[in-house]
Amino acid sequence: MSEAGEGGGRVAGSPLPRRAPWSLVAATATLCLVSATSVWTAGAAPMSREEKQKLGNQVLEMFDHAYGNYMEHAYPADELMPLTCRGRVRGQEPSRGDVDDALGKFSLTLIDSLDTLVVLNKTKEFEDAVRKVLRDVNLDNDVVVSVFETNIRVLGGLLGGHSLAIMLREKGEYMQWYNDELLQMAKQLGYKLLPAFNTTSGLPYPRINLKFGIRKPEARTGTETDTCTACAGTLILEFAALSRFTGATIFEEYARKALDFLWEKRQRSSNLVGVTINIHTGDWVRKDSGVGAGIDSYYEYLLKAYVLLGDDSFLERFNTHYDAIMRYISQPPLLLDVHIHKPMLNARTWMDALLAFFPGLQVLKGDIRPAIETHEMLYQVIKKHNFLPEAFTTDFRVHWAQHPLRPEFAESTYFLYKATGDPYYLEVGKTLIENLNKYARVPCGFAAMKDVRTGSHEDRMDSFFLAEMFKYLYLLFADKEDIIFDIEDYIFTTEAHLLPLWLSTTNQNISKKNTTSEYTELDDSNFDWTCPNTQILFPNDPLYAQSIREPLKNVVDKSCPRGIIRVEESFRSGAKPPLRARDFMATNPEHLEILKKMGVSLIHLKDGRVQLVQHAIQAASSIDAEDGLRFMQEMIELSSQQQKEQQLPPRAVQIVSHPFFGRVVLTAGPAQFGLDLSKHKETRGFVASSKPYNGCSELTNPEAVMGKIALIQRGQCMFAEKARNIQNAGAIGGIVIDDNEGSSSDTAPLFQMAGDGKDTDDIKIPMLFLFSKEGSIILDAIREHEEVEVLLSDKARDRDAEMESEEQTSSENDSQNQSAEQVISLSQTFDLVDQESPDESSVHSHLEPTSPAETPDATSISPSGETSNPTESHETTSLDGECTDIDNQLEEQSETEEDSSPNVSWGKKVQPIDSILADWNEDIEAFEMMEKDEL
Ligand code: DMJ
Repeated sequence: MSEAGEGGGRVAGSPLPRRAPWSLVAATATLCLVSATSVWTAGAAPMSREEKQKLGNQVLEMFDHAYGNYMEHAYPADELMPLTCRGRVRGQEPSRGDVDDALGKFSLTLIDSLDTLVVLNKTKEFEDAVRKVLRDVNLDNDVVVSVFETNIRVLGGLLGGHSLAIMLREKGEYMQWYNDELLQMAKQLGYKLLPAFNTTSGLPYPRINLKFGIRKPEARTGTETDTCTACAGTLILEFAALSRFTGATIFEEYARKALDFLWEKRQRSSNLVGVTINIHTGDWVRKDSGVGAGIDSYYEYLLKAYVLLGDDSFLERFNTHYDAIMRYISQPPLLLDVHIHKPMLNARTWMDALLAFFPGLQVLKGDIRPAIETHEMLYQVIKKHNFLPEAFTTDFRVHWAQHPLRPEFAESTYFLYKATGDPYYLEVGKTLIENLNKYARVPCGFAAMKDVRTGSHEDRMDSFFLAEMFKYLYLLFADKEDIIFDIEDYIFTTEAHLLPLWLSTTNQNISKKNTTSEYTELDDSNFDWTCPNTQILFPNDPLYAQSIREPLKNVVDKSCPRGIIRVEESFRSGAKPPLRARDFMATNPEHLEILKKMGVSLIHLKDGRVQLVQHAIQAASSIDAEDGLRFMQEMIELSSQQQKEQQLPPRAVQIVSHPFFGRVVLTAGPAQFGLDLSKHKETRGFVASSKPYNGCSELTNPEAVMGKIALIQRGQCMFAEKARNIQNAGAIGGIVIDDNEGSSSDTAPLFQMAGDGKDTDDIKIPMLFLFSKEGSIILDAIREHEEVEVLLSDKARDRDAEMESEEQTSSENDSQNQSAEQVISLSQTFDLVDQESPDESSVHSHLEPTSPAETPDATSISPSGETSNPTESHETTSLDGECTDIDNQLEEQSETEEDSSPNVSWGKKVQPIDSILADWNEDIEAFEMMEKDEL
């Protein structure tokens, strides 16, 4: 155990002195993570040293694959595009919006990878990489970048590199030539970021031009009014380190000022912060609050600033927020966003993937139990989808299906292992490694998942994958002797860059002007001044962590935790549980009574459908009105979710022939006609271009496409016509490639190919659509390898299985060709389904519960995306705690008896009845914004 560990061991579990010396504080906090590693003796079977080494070596090999391909095919570009195997250069690729603001033409991935190289014991490579950074990287580009991303990835990367460079230099073998050049670059970059803080509040503008600073409209800088809380509150570690390394106090002062302002603006009754704040007025622009996207690292940095800087005020703030988080947001195992001014009101029924870092932070705080619970819940979601989707609902359905290889879950797994020593977490890490290799690894690196359900890829490998994922995975399996320095002497930034704890005692002459005086008002007894001793956390019971996980084992597959939790909560408080939208049954008299109390009226339409309308002023009390609001919000969410589900999901085109072997999976749009791949076995075959390429007339090369999957270009005639022409020529499937050059599923929403308005039952073959960029991957493969075999399916198949012999291929093709009758009986008929999300504003006021038994086949969908059920509508789900899909649907406000009512329903401007009601429209707006927001 390190000195820090031993020192901390003496104080673990004891109250810290109120003004503890910084070094002791830092060491103690670090100890929270390490002292239990030898405690575990039972539970999951221990992993042998050999097995751990094997897995560690696997991580090293994977890193080499990612880093090697970046260096070979992308460097000096910012990122690798692993499907097209080239660098992503800003301006040369279609814009992806804000995501591109991380790219400053400064070899982002190289800088973000620097300290990973040292952690992974690649000292020689580190030395080379540092030389390359010093030789090649320009920080003075005329490009607009995100202040937040540049700080955590580039400034953090340079400082992490510098921290380990001086550590190596001191050891006397490597980096003997190093003369603090990385630090000089960091300082240069720090000064470039400072103009962003030129606001009255001290909160930084979200973007800056590296060359010109804040330049007003023409440069997309200086005109923004809002920033996210994490964007303004995730600077202190890097900025303080920069100040303390260099003696230039200004950086730490600016970062402190921004943090002081955020603290000042916290919602005073809930002690929560919103997601977005106006940088000039300090007003909360988005008043929802969680621990994931938009806020996450603000909380992380408060606690870690205390660890690194030893400043009590940061711990006090963190503890105050943490108390609020555990009171309102934490609904174990879930973490659900709430409204800052009405924190008992959930703001969402879904969670985002970024919150997966939170169990790790809870470990650092010493609150292990909820960390184990949330981590286990997340692991169940991963086991279901192989990766954590960007967002998932409280009943664990996919809300946003992408997964950009985020490291947060690996981070929490590492910290939980360090805290518990439970080999279970090694097994979790092993699964992460397997999934990455199986589903994300492509010949040229690792590709983000475009859709975890189909297994399709995106041409993207973010730099944080190298900065964080490999570090945490390697450290998980490493023993002390596997790392060339003592990791306990460092703290991880949010991007997993390493900053030495000795900074706490260096250059402390920073002015700590505090704009707040609340500390003295806070009740000291609220705060933990102890470092949890894991001997006490797991008293004589090595099965403790397992016993916490056990009840959650089937949470994703079987239970509906949110409903259960709410019911429990209500019972605990002695109140009758509020009616949940998913439980609502229109034939249940008790439910109708509750509806009435909540001011919700139920209207039977002439066509058998049912609408729900809320008139807040008709509610029995403001509490009932509030319950009614929540009930309606839930209905809307359930409905929009259901509408999403009724759209055909994306499909996958998987290249299975040499050298791809199933590793490259392209996101494809489905067709509303032809073979439905979700109901049938996939179609596998070699591809051939049709002549004419647009497929709009009888093919002149039927011999070339016979028995193959025909490639056809979009345009000039209907999709169905193309399908008929290639089918007549004997093709077993078709891929329509967009004629709009440069289009890509990275930047354009996928759509479904509609029929031609006539009966399309005659089309039996599957048809898929690829944007031009994805299509060109297949066309390039043909040029290079001639014979290219693909698999058309609803979900990518196991990569290893795709390496099987050709015989299997042909037998599968045969069976596809024979199944005409089967095809007819199973084909779906959709009139027209628009991929756009429904117009929320038009669906807010009325809803219609329909039968849960109905499948999309029985539901006709109008061109506007509005759904209607031609059959008798009735109630929905059971109350047995099982998660069943509710079939309540919304429809556009139409001919209801209520249209002329003077009482305005809550979707419109509501006449305030009291202060709560006055806030509702804000809630609804926030709710609508959230739905539209990206992570
Ligand atoms: C990283 O860049 C950082 O961890 C950041 O705080 C949020 N998450 C991304 C990776 O997912």
